[in-house]
Amino acid sequence: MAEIRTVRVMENILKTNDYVARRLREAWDQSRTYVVNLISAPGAGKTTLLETTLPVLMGRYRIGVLEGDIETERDADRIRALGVEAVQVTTGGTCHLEASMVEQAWRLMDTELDFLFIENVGNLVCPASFDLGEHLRVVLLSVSEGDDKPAKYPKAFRTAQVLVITKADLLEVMDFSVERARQGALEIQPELQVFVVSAKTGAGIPAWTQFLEQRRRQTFPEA
Ligand SMILES: Nc1nc2c(ncn2[C@@H]2O[C@H](COP(=O)(O)OP(=O)(O)OP(=O)(O)O)[C@@H](O)[C@H]2O)c(=O)[nH]1
Ligand SMILES: [Mg+2]
Repeated sequence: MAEIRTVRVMENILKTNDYVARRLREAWDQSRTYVVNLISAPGAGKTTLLETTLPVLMGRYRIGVLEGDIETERDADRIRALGVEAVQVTTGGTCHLEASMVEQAWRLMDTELDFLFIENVGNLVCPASFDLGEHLRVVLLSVSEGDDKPAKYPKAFRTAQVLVITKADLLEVMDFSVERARQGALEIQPELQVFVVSAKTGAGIPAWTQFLEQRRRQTFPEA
């Protein structure tokens, strides 16, 4: 009996989340704000990827960032140091962002944004279950985590449209096969677009930022 109740509570939470996520997606479609949700294990390089990506885009686009963390404003401060508006969402223990948290934080921002990046809480499991109304879900896998992670944490890879393999500069010292990671991820999600980048050397960053611009143009064609 208790088990059935637990399942129902979870179903209700997800249903409510989906409802808010739909409302957010409608609002973002209206304001032509292209929204990217970054998911990864702690430390895979989400904030660092933003620190490398934003300077390429910020001259031409209005950009905002929502930073999800269990505690601290540190990631938002790193983004603000670039001169980009950032709102920190501290979840106080919750291991993922929910659409209602994103909605509250987004209401505090300039709503006329071209790109909104959401850095999810560092966790490769829970964030995969929560639609935030994003246009693009990006899962990051760093070279130091190991190339077997797609098979072990399939939902994060199944629900994403893009895989970014990060810290490529560490390939020479780590026993990580890009091909094994790519194949493992494509077996779970054949549509995944894969990028291999290093924020440290800048390798792969132009292809990644051009892809973001192209996706935004496809989603919101010029009138
Ligand atoms: N060598 C190398 N280190 C990197 C690269 N990208 C990030 N790092 C390092 O990895 C560590 C974690 O990076 P963050 O960007 O803070 O990772 P994160 O995913 O935002 O972490 P959480 O927000 O805590 O989940 C930092 O020490 C970065 O300097 C990279 O391309 N190469
Ligand atoms: Mg971070």
